[in-house]
Amino acid sequence: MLSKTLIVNGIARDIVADGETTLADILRKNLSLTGTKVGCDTGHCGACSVIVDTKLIRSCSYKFKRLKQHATITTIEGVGTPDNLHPLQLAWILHGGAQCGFCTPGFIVSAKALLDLNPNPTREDVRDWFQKHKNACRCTGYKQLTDSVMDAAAVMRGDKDIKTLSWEMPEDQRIWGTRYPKPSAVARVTGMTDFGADKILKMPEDTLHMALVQAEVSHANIISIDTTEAEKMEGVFKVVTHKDVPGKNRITGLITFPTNKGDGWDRPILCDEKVFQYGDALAIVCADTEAHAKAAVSKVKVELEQLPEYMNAPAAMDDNAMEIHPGTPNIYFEQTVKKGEDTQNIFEKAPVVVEDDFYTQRQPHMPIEPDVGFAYFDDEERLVVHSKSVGLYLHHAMVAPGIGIEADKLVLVQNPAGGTFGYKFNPTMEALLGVAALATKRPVALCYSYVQQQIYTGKRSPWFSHLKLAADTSGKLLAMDSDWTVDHGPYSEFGDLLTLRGAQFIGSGYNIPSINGIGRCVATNHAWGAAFRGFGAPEGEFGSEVLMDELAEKLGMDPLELRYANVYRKGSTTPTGQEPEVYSLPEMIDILRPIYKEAQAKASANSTEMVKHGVGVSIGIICAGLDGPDHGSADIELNEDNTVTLYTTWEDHGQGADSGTTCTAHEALRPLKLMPEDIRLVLNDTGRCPDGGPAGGSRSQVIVGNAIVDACKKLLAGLKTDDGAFRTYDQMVEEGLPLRYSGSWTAPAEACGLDGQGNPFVFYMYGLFMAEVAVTLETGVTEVEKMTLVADIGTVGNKLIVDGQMYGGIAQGIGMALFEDFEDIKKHSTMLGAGFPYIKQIPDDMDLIYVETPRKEGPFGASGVGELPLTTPHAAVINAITQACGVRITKLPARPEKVLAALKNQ
Ligand code: MCN
Ligand code: FES
Ligand code: FES
Repeated sequence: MLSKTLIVNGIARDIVADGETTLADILRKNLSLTGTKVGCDTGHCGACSVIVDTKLIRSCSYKFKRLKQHATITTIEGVGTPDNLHPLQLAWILHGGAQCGFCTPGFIVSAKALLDLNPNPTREDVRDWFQKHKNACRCTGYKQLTDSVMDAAAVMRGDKDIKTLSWEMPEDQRIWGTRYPKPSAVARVTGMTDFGADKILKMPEDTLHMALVQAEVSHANIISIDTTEAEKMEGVFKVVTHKDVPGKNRITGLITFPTNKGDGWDRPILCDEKVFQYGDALAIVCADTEAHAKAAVSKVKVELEQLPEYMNAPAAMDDNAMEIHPGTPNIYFEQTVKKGEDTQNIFEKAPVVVEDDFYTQRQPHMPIEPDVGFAYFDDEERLVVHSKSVGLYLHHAMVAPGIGIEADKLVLVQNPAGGTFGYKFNPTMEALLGVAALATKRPVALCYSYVQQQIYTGKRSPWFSHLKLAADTSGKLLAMDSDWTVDHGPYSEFGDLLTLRGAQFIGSGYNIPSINGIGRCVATNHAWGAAFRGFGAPEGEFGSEVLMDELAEKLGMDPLELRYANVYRKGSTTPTGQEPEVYSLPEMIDILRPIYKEAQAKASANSTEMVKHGVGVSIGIICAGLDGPDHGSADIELNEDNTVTLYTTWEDHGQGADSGTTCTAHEALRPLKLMPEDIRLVLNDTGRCPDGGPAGGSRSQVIVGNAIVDACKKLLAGLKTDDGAFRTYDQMVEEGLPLRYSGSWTAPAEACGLDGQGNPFVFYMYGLFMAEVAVTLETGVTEVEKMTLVADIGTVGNKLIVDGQMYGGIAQGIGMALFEDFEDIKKHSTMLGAGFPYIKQIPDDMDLIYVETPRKEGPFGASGVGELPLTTPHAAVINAITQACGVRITKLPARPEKVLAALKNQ
């Protein structure tokens, strides 16, 4: 043990600790300074950045023994406080820099270290600094962070007034449609938001810490699991196996498709008979400390009989492959799409036909915060599970029977989440926490390491597609044939729904009169398929958007003009035969055209023998809402002080559920003249909130938003007196009137039939992407220099939030185009290995242009936004590479070696 005095945020603190303890642990555990977050824990993300003396360091990789006596340490708590915010924190709020906010303390401390050294940095200096110090953000696309540093620096130099970093209530007292910061912004920029791991540090002393015994093979029969030795290890309370699970020990995928050949009960909570994928949980060690739990993991003896591993769909589809789930064929779901006439005749006669194969990869979500959760029994003997779930009621139904608990005895609560991007649309550790708490009757907690985050949470399912387009000589599309295969890993949940997306979105944006296609969902032994922002659109539309460019080339047409000739106009229908709710694409192309021409001229002027520049475009479309009559509920209650409380589940990934709920309710309750802070939020707790539904499918603003509007209308009607005034709380009580009102909304839509035809969604979002790239011929390296997005998401509710959604989604699309993958289980199990895009991989130059076509059914005209920016930016990048240097990469990601190989084959 070592004893040292450290000067932490200006105060001398005496610390006694093991020399091997990391500084992050000293700060978080010994000093309770939980503003410093730990993400990757391996030096790759910068979430844990603090300043030691004058140097910026990553505290997760810095040992206590390295610190000098009286070393000075600055953490986020020392930068500024809620009532005395630093200019950097103010700027972060003003620019919407904290989405989930998990990276935020690290970034702000890092920016402070930069400004201490260089008070007058250029944007490039800022970007170089964050790159060098590995400050990683998965939400924002970085632009708003650079904006924040530049503005804060100007204020700190005295070049700008501090007032330029403040925000006020607009004069008309309306925050809908403005850039009003989200309610949780101050907590996020000061490091005061308690994420799951922070809450665990504050749990009762008798909390047991869990460590998982996980499979290190991808497919095996289990012969035995022996926990005897592990149970004897220091601090171990119990080792939980499948034998301790009172329920069905399966997570159900809630299958609603009658044509699914499986029953949806295929995912074990704790493996009993078989291992289906690398990382599958075999046992849980529950001990007094995390270190003791982890130490006992290797003492659990597991005997396995290895089976052939089918690591991709073609392998699992082979005639000789065994059934991964005995009794269910590996191809367990098929979806067709049949629109218009028989396409075979059309293809035979069509003057122009193009076809190609496409592959989109197993993209990892890579939130900065790894998965985390805890569980306990409350005073009503209910099992309460806290996690990053973005589908609380959905997950409740998926895990309760498997755990073996009555539905009314299980409560699910969402912790503030450090980004999910969809992986938490699927349950991860909820059932593990539940069975451990049941088996031990103690509070339990589980923090995944970053490797566990990578190997044992779901990934974007790879798609193998073959697409074919027919057109006349003027470029008018005549027909499309589509064939797509979804590699969904071993667990079926939402695999059928994802496969249906192929029918709905391949070729969307264009009026294609006849379509014939079939898609299939395949069980494999690679990482299980989870929802990922875009859910089927980035996978399906990638092929059709690249093939449109191939068609343009064959026709000798400009790719933008080919699109213009075919996009939805009155009389057009979507691939499911639905009439779009708005027809904004021609206008969007008209807006982009001059910008596109200018970019093309610039690209050809800048191209040299060594570096080729190119411009690519793509159209991206996706639904806002889940298939068919998507439904949500919300309650609003008048409080004693005449403020209101809003109750619903609008789960927060980081996208800003607090902003969405507040802005929507504030607008709906304008007659009451409330301030935003008069709207209190009770969100995301199945014990206290009605079911708003999951925060997936970019549905919350439209579906939950409409439910909130409905509840608010009812409250207003309840408060209104005959002479048009509004009653106070006291008057309501006096008159015995209800104080709490329930609202709901159901989308007037019908799910698609077996032929993939129908009107499945009320709302869509429309995007037109343009990428400007530079390809270095010698290395094959592609740099995205600029992205432009023209978008129609209906009326914009909060511009700050919506801009942030766009930048962040585009950045993930660039990652998908060029860097990211989770194929090699070992190599891709870290952020660096999996190709996480840092600031220099994302252009600082990103332009957003909104075409606001109000939606008739939307709350105040809004459609959704969250997933639009990740529909097809990758296709625009890939098309730009082709325009730059002539090679066409159809299998993602387009890493330099792939581009180089294609260049050599030219
Ligand atoms: N909004 C708005 N005006 C509109 C539409 C939406 O101001 N016309 C605002 C909403 O109030 C909300 C945000 O934009 O704050 C996103 O709204 P919406 O499109 O309804 O999406 P959800 O709230 O349902 O969020 C889910 C969506 C999905 S499906 C994924 S995945 C996703 C995403 O949003 N994951 C994210 N955005 C993310 N952003 C961050 N930072 N982290 C994630 O994990
Ligand atoms: Fe320390 Fe990621 S760099 S937590
Ligand atoms: Fe940066 Fe979420 S705000 S990771």
